[in-house]
Amino acid sequence: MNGADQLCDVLLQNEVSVCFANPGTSEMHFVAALDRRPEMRCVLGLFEGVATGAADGYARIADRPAATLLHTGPGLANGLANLHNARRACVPMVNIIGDHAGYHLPFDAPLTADIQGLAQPMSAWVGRAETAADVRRVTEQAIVEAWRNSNVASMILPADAAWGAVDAAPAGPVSLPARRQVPAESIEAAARALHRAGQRDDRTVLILSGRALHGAALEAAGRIAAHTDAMLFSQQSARHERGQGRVSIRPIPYVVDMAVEALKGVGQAICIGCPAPVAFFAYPGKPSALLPDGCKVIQLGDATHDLATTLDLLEQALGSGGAIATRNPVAQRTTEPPTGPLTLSTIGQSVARLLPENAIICDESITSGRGLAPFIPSMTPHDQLPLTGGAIGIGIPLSVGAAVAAPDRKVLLLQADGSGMYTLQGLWTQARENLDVVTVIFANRTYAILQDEMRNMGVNQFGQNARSMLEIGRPDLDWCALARGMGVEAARADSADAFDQLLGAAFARRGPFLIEAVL
Ligand SMILES: Cc1ncc(C[n+]2csc(CCOP(=O)(O)OP(=O)(O)O)c2C)c(N)n1
Repeated sequence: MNGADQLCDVLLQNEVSVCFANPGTSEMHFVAALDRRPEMRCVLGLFEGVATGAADGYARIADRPAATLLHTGPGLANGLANLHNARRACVPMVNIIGDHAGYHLPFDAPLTADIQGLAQPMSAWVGRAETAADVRRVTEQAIVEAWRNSNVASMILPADAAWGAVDAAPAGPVSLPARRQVPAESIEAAARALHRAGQRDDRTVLILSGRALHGAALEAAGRIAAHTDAMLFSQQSARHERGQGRVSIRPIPYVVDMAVEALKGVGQAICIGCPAPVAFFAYPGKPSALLPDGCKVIQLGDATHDLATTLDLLEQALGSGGAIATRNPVAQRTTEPPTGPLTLSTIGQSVARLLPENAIICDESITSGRGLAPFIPSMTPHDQLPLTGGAIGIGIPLSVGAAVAAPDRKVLLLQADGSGMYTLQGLWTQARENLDVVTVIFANRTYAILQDEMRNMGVNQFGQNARSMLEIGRPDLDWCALARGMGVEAARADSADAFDQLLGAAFARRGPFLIEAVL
């Protein structure tokens, strides 16, 4: 047995059983070891950003880490933007980054790089197995740190640590750290603030993030809000439970003016699992902090805390158990397909009437999402996986990871065209793995959000240089040809009727399908 075999053993013993990979020569012993363990599912990404984004999507749905296999510093560097998104989503992940054998590093061969330096800013923990004898300990530590921090752990595996011999000691699963508990005093302070909410002139809000946005935690938050008259908001997080019958919750808007308006008059904010909300960007004369000056903020925990227990204890302190949460209405789906020109509104209507039960929506729709937002509460209950860290190019990889994690659920990917081009190779992985993903491309052929942002900065006239940087037509991308070239069937829709028909047909079959929605 060699170090690479032992690495595979430790991963599998700890239920890390999927590896999103793009290997190179320094990882050949690891590839051979993975080959000896067919119970490990190895999924190839044709670019490392696909592998890291897919591991993120997998963790958001499976609630446990996948591994990635990345080739030295440059391979890792290609995956960094989506590691940044994963770090912001607070999902566990175990990166295995191959390196040259230790004795080869002083020769400064072409792929030699500062892997530690590249990994550090996008990882909560970085470790290196110097020799084969280190592999078991470092792999176990990586898994523990991924869970403890609910975040990215990166392990560097030099080639000689992979090929060096080790004793075949049977490795048992490690004991995983329990989520941390929020201090009782903080919960009491939040309860006192919420008790007083009704007697104050200003507003009190509960702002939820991370694991507070699903399951029992979300239900408890709904009852607390109903009992205390506090309003519920959400911060962009790894996974949101949304749709008909779900606890009604308002996302904090992206646009600063809208966010400030939504939070106007708030005097107390209880932030569950997150700090107080901030603007995505700075703009001249606009605030960075979104809550009004002087607002009292009580933060209960972060992604490493047990938010379900926190909300349960808060509920007990308030006695809100019998309250009835405000929910999105439950209504019959309309049987009438929309007709006429294709717009965001007709796309929203089609998704609302056709979305299968318990679907997963991966959302990198950027500006198009604003047009779809009004339809979300009327969609059948689903999970939404949004862009968390603002680094575009996550949508297609996210859909790959989510579909691998949940083979029995339909994945709908809402994908803006500009962002989709960053990691479109992920379509090939959808086809290779026959993943059940329907991709809708919003083909508006511009970087629409950046045009809005130019206007927000006070620039209303776009000259040739600005247009050449903010439009992505000339030539128009042919998404159907791109998809077919990677083995994904595709069709174009330029009317509401055609889109509705294609979406219904795509949902009715299994396997990947792409619809280019021409806007
Ligand atoms: C990694 C990265 N590069 C660049 C950007 C800047 N950026 C933000 S949105 C955007 C274009 C989005 O265009 P598209 O995906 O077509 O969506 P639309 O705005 O048209 O809705 C760019 C380039 C970014 N956020 N992340």
